[in-house]
Amino acid sequence: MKRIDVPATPFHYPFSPGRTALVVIDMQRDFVEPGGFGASLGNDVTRLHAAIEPIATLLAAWRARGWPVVHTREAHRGDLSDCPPAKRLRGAPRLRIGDAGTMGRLLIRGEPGTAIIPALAPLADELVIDKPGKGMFWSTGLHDMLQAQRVSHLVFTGVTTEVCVQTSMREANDRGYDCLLVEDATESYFAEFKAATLAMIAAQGAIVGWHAPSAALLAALDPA
Ligand code: TIU
Repeated sequence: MKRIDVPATPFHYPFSPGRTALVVIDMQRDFVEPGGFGASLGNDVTRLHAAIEPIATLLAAWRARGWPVVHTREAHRGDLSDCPPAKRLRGAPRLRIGDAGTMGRLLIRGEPGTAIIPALAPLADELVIDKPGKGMFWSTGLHDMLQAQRVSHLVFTGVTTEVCVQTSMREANDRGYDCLLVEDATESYFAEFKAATLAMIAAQGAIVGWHAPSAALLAALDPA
């Protein structure tokens, strides 16, 4: 199938249709809605809402073409056996991982807060990965699943840009995937950290990967 070329920073991002997965990082209620983990850390969760519509548009584009989609959730086992004390006990949040909040226990698998928001709900045939770390490959088996589907390129969306998205993109880059971060389909609680992440991944000749606005990606999928 014909290669697709996206105008991107720092230079064009070429990818093969069908070998490129759309990755939606941690668009779960715990980060996006009040009363979850993100809010417990003192963040304004409304800052993340701008990414929802661009992600929904990209999901529709990928689904219409039958291309692979991966959703992740930051979610631990109920007994916290996969949550290192170094993660749980760091800092002084209002509530810690595993404590009961208004959407159930924070960042625990199966609780209401770890559900992906309804606007971006996964379809039955899409991969949904519960990850105990910030990165999507650590302790998840995802690399083998992507290799089985012969995926070589990853298009990243989701939250937050400099934490779980950037960590996952760096892990992916080290595993040999070519990665594009979609500028308006990712958000951070901190505007300056989002800007810095975009700048640092594309610096030094795309040392971690590329970034582009969703409009450029969508236009490349459907050239006039
Ligand atoms: N706190 C913050 O910005 N992010 C996280 O804890 N996890 C994700 O980024 N998903």
